[in-house]
Amino acid sequence: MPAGFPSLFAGRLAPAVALASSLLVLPAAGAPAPGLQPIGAVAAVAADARGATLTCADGATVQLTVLAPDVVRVRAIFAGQAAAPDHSWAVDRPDWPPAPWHLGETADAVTLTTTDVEVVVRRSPLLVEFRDAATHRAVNADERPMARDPQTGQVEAAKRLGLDEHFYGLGEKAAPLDRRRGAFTMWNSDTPGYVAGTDPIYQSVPFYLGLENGTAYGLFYDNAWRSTFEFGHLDQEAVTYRADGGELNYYYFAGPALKQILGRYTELTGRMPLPPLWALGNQQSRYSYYPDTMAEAIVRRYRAEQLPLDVLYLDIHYMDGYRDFTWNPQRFPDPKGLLDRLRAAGVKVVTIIDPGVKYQPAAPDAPAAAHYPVFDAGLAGNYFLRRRDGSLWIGRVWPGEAVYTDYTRADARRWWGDLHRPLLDAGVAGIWDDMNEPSDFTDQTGRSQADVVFDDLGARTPYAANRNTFALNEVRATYEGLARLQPDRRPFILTRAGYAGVQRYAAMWTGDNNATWDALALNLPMFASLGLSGETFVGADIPGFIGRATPELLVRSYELACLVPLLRNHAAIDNYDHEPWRFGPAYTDIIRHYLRLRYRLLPYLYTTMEAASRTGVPLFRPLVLNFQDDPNTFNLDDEFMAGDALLSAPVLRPGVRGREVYLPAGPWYDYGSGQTVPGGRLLWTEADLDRLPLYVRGGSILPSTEAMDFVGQSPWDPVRFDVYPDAQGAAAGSLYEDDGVSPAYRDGAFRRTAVTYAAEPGGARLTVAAPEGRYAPGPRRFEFTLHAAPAVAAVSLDGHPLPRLAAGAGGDGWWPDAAGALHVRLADDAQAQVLTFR
Ligand code: MIG
Repeated sequence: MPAGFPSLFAGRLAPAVALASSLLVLPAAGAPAPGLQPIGAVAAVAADARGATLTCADGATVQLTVLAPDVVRVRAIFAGQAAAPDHSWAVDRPDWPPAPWHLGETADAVTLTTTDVEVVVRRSPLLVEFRDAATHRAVNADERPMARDPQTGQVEAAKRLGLDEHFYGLGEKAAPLDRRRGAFTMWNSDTPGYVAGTDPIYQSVPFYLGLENGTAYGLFYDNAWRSTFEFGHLDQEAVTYRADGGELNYYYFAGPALKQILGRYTELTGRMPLPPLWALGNQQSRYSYYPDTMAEAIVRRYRAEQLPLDVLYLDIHYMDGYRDFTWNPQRFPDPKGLLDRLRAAGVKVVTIIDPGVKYQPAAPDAPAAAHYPVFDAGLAGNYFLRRRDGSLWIGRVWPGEAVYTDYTRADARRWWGDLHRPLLDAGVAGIWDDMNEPSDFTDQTGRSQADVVFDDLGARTPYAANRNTFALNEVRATYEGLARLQPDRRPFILTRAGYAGVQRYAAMWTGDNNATWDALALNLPMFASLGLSGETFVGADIPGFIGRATPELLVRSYELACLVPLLRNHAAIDNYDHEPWRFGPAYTDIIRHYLRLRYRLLPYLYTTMEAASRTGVPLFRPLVLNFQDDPNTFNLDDEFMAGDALLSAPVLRPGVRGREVYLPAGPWYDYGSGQTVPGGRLLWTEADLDRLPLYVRGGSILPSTEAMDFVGQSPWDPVRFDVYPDAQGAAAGSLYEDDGVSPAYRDGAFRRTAVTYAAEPGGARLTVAAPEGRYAPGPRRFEFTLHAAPAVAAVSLDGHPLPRLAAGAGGDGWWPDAAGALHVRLADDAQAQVLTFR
């Protein structure tokens, strides 16, 4: 195994940071906790339309529901527990098309069988086991019966832990990729300066994947109450899940492929909608750029430095007294004028919004200046959260005393969404939803908010049941508002907190990270785990929000981030500036190179994001996702893949000018030189400050274009396809394009161009399939580069010979280069094209 970084995760077994743990003292894991009472034995079985309901001797029920041949839901209602309305804020698709199944009973067990899974429920004690229907092998099984503590309402599930089982997922955790031996809490928390081992942090995604002997499965415990997961942390024989309240309600996803499970999990909880293309561009933020002249100066500097830039963020100082949906009239006297000028320079503006609305009561007849219309309207609509005694929950955030919206109410969500109209009218392109854990300076644990009641579809549930879904519902309100107000634009929202399903509405960033090497290295397992939890559009503050970055850290951060979905530089208010030019031209030059690489690769990145929006398979991947049969990848989190084709092994330590890279079975190609590199081994590679070790997987065809200063500055012309044949001499790839901003792609206004390559006796053939979709990008050239090309004397297009060109000559034709690659240039005629190499 690669050496990795020895010190980074030394703290992983440390007790969870106390922020939220103090809320409720959990008994030590291991044996069942004293108050937990196991569910009764199965007494009766009744089939229903979608599965079976088991009634237990103690009056408990267990519903088994077949959603798909590979997705089965288990919902236990314990004795004495009232069944809650069957609703989840996480679930995007509650109704699934019928899938065949049948029920079998023996004296000992009840078995529900689909084409993929056998769910075997032992009657006494009641133990659930999921088997592969083809092999009848147990993939996941209860270690002890499901249990509930009738006093506290805590529920528990305990699963057997395999000797060689690895665990992934759980969303945003400051922890290694493989969750084995770890313990984690789900309780959205504002944790500035978190380090490896800080837990919980901002988001809660109670979904994990298990992988053993090549077979993966997934478990999604859809219960938003505070919960804990232990993967053989104290009890090495069990994976234990406990929630402070709510139902034991989970979904089992059968594999065996990790990608299949991600597809199903995101079918259930929703997928990332295709973002606007500009959101994949370079983004610059600061707490805070003001006044308006400062914002313009930053953009001017970007252009003067010829550094690409698409997005500028305005942090809380753009507001008037930190009041949401206002502009500070001194700092930003003419928002629309400013945004128009920035747009003319190719830059979009994203403004921050906090959920804490300034508490500003004013008598109806008080002068207009005393009124804050957002507060007045929220109060009049009764949209703000209240305590059990009916009083407003008044917390403390930036504006001082602040109130919070009950986003579980449809009318409140609509109101909140509509509040964005003036921002959009001024030309704001996206919304940055911060502080939505929700953060309250009065008390970050949730203790002083415990008596806050949420409407929750009329169920009037407590704060404890709603904290983890607060951000999900806030960004839902925002997303739906933006989509309603600007139906011709794809919304862009960036969120800090979230729950399962948040990917339907927002990109996320990993909050207030540190400008340290440890924090940089932590990016890899964090992004990888988010991707394995349904969240594709992820990123972190470059080069770290808190603390002083060195020039070397800034440069290595961009080398890492140039292939991360969200690419954003940001800094805390009291931090040193660290924009790309901050340390002088020697460093700026390297950063410019990687930002330009990013823009050259936008066709590939956008194509991969579009695929993610349909399949749930993320852009940023741990190697295990592409190579789940290779044990060397199980714990590998100091390198990553961007999609299927690119493997990046950024330098994650100071003073280091080389590193080991693990390459799975190859061949691979060095991206810079195009030379082949054998796989299935550890490789030492030099990596001076300006070098990112970057490899292309054999078998890939990588689309790219020219660098530019911002998305849309010029069309993608030429479109390049770099062909990297595999061991059989074959390769495949595709390019996805559309207008980049509107939802018209959903009605067919896109173009997908598939390209395949195959070695043949005496040469090779490259095929551009007839494009799919009705988006027309306009006239342009294709340029193909065949790496490891066969010796060729003639190239023909659709049977007609192409001229051989002198290197550097224009026009259509082909030419070999000194590095052994072959180039072909021709017009994109929007038809199928076949190139033959002889
Ligand atoms: O730290 O709005 O994570 O990105 O700059 C205080 C000010 C509140 C936290 C966010 C950070 C943002 C900052 N906010």
